[in-house]
Amino acid sequence: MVGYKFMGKAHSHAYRDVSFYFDNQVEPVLQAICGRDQAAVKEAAEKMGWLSYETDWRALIARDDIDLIDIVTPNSSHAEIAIAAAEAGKHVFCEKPLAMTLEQAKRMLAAVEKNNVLHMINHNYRFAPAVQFAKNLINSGRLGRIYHIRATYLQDWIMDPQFPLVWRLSKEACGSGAHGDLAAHSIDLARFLVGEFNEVSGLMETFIKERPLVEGSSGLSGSASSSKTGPVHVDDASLFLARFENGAIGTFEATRFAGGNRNGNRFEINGEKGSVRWDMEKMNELDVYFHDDEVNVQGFRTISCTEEGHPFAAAYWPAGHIIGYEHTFINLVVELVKGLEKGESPAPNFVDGMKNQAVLEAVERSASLKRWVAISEIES
Ligand code: SOE
Repeated sequence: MVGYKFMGKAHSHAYRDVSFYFDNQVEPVLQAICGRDQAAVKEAAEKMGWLSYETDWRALIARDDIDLIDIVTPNSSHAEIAIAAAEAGKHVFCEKPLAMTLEQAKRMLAAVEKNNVLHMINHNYRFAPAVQFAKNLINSGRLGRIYHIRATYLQDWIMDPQFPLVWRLSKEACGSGAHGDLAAHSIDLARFLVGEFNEVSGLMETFIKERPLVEGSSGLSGSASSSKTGPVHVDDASLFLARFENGAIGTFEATRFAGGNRNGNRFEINGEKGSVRWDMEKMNELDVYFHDDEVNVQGFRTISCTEEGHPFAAAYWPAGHIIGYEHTFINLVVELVKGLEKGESPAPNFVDGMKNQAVLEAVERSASLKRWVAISEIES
């Protein structure tokens, strides 16, 4: 794995715990973790159970005891590492968003396909049992024709103007702010549950345009420098409208300035026969509404997706015990491991990552040109 901080911890935990809950043929081995800071990556290896560590990702990729490279670095290094790993014959698992641009995403997809290696992208929220159950309801026709998706991803961790310019706020490191970090997840959920995007109309805003520079930091925290400040070139909030190829329409909002919302990844989907509603902050629950209920008992009701018939749930605890954020990564790793067994790239993979990147880029172009942008305009 290349990287070892927040996502490094979530991925490492998933690799170590997947066999505790699921019977797997392929057992993940935490062979080597990589980071530039030798002391820090050595400590991470010891703490998270990696057998060895490297300080140069090229040395990691050159090792013949490595089958898969997991990329949990800032967005700006995804393409270089993924392409080199594919060319070295390694399977590739990459954090979202796939890349900085659609052009990079296309090159990453071409590299994994040309080298015939497996590929996957970490859109972990698909793997919450309640989201999988929503997918089953939609696929079974229980909601009928889909009219709307209303998706928000609301956080509030950078509302303090003194919060420093960490890499998640750096255009050079990330390409965008809340847009690529949060809207990417909502776009993936919309593609998973509703369908492919046709055209978008967006707007983006940066509320705090100058922040203290940072010395040592991860993507979510940092010790600000005393006096120096720097300009912020990424969005603090990104909103857009969407039309889907199947006629559905959508509204999307991603922001890091929605005070009181810590990880408010939410959606509501309305169909001709019913609706579903999900909130990551109550991730085990799915609110459902069915139009064919008797009128006097119609209304949203809450299903606790912890039982048989709720995907992945039965592997954890019986009788309504709930699971957490980290289990969405375990469930994704179950699919990754199955893919390795079958020799097939499970969804979501680099095709999904590339399509996601096209929507991200279409919204950015729409916001700058102040007009609707068709996805086909970006992909051509
Ligand atoms: C920060 O906004 C972040 O860590 C995202 O980068 C992750 O993808 C999301 O799962 C939680 O919030």
